[in-house]
Amino acid sequence: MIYNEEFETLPREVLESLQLKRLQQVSQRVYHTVGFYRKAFDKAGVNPDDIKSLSDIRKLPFTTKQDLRDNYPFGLFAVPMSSIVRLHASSGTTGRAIVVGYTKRDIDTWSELMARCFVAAGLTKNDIIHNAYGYGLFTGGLGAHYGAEKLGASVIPMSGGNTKRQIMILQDFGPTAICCTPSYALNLAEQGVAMGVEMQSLKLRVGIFGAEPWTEKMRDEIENKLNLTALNIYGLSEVMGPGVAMECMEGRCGMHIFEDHFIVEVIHPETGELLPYGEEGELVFTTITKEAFPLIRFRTRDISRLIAEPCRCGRSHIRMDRVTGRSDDMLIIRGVNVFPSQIEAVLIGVTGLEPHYQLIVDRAGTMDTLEVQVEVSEQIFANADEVRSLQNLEKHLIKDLKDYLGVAAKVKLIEPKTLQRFEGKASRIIDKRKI
Ligand code: DLL
Repeated sequence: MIYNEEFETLPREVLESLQLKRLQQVSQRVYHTVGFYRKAFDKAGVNPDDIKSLSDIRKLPFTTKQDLRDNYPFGLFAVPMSSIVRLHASSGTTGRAIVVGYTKRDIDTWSELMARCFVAAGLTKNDIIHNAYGYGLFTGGLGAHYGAEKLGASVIPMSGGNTKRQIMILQDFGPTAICCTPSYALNLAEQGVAMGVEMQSLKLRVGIFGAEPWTEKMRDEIENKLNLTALNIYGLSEVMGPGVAMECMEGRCGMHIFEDHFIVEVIHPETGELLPYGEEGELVFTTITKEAFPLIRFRTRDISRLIAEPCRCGRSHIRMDRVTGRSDDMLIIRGVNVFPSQIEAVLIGVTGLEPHYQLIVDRAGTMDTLEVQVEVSEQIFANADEVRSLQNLEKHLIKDLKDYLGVAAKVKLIEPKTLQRFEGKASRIIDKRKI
């Protein structure tokens, strides 16, 4: 099923001419209404009239997170405050938060795109959606909520936290779909079992998981533990919130980007050079319909690649692969670039480990150190010749990490269920070097 058949299946040429028209409009609008963009365009020597074809987008300057911070809180709004009906902010672990605004029409668009996501996940107005994304300044909760209502489904506005209560509601209300971060889905599964609940017998059919990077192994794990189909949803506050891209039931590999509202590019994170379809690089988005907070060529720092092959579902919108990391969460350990997702990839391939881990980066003298703390499974832990098998596991891991990352790491195997669990996004890196 497709929510907006007309726009989601537009033939490529028609889609591209619509994108061009909308790009021309938004370029004109930001140039004439937002001081920051006028200055940036002038500095780059480009005028909105220069946008004659889609590839002319490359003449426009990039916008960065720093530009957004510099214009905190409302400096990049393209409409007066009287037209803004909603504000959200991204928490931002470093520096100032980023504030985003929406007009009434922006909220309508966002709701439609989220409704498209739910329909891509096979949901209809007959479904009950348990929404455990946080409500508040974070875009996850309200974004998914409005989309569920737009579809006409019954939404349970759970928000994050209060896990025992969530499990009770999952049993009593019998929702058929759940929205939360993938790490929270695992957390729910685990706590449910601890409470003696048969989590596989719930009515849940589908889960819409995003807001943080996850892996195929985690998908399998969640699907097994909760007995549902787990789908990936992508979005970011700056561009809109959840619902910028969504996997469909057919593909389950790559998320369709709603290209009638966003233009996507993939660039080399260091040189800024445009990369061809299929190559991994940094995602850059231009919003072409947003009124309150239009963004021109926003550098997301998210690393992914575009999949241009047509999808069986009939949607003509291009897909993006899983986000494999960020060009700015890269750890440099003794001169070696390491992405946490690479470490996760090593851990998930090993039997006897649980998908709960933490990375501790520190410095001993002038040497960076990396310690990988990871939980082992109950079976391994309860095993009779436990010490031996734990030692073997540890050795095996140290070798794998060294082979794969090219950097030596200390491994600490941890008792099951001892590492911190997360209700929103997991934050798995403790970088003591910066403190
Ligand atoms: O996380 C919006 C969202 C809410 C998306 C609910 C999906 C579901 P921010 O807090 O601004 O917005 O964080 C955006 O989260 O740049 C990515 O690095 C990461 N991210 C979001 N979705 C995914 C995903 C929301 N499916 C940042 N896979 C983005 C990997 C994701 N990373």
